[in-house]
Amino acid sequence: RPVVFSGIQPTGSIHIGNYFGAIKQWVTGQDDAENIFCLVDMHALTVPQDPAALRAQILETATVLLAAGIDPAKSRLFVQSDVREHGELTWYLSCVAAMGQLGRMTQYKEKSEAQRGEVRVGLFAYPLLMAADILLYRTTHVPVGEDQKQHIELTRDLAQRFNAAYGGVFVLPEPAIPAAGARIMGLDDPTKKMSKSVAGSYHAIRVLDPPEQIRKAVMSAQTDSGREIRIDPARPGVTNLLAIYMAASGTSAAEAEAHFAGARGYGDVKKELVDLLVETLRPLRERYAELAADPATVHELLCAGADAVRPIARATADAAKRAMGVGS
Ligand code: AQP
Repeated sequence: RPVVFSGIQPTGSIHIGNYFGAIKQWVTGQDDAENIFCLVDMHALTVPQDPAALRAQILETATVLLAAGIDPAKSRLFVQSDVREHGELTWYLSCVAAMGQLGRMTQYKEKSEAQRGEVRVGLFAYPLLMAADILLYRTTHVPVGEDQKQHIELTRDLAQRFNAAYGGVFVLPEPAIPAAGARIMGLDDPTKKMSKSVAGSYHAIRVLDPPEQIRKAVMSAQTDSGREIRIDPARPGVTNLLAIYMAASGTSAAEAEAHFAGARGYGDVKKELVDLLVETLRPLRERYAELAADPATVHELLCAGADAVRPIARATADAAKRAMGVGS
């Protein structure tokens, strides 16, 4: 049976890029595999966080995942720092990884520029922690957005290096990249990916945004010159609106373009997109309000999730220890 592991950082409110690029696939794939979903709070620490805000965000993110349809009866949902083996395996992997490999990671290059002057070791070592997350559970498939593909390649490489040096401890995971909604860009700048941690009220559409906020963000989305509604890399604004439409409506590129063939301009597309997003996100928003009224239950579910995965993580960490020759 396939084992699916995926993580999400509690670094800000969940947006439609996270939802269409990752969470929706997690939800629909729950019956087909062993599912392990992790709130990667230790990853969140690679950039400065306010402790109280981080704690609140962990609970909010867990509640959003449950509201989106992650079912604790089918899937394991837990918080990374509740299972100590993640940190332990990261150290062992750091002793097989090369500095050059980590320095080539696109996300590191981008985020280290933002931390100019004081780049933290954790930001550099981040892919090792991600590799540990995946390898601990003998994961076969990692459903991720396009932006994370490089980290999965690195995870495979580290597993191969380790296995070659110490014997076959790790299972090699495959990335599972969804065709639709693979990459949603910022509404304020369609050349940059939509991110939780980017400031500005018109950058992202958050899944919990009230309809009025969704309307304002979509209507203010940056567009390009020209009126034709078609996917074109030279026109990132309209391409992004179509990408969001395709993800929310489940249509192909050709269907989306055909749908808007008679549109009089971007205004028509935006108006339809507002209605579609408000309706698509409505059940999630409503379920969230119910779950958020009982945070103790969400917390209990997270503890039960950690208890359930800990023995798997322990077994892998012990196998790695034995193979490397450490321990008493
Ligand atoms: N814009 C996006 N389009 C499609 N998928 C996306 N993902 C993130 N942004 C987009 C996917 O969402 C999952 C969870 O992401 P994450 O929390 O692990 O980290 P991230 O990729 O760094 O997400 P953000 O929103 O950009 O957060 P910050 O601002 O904290 O860095 C992943 O599967 C990711 O591919």
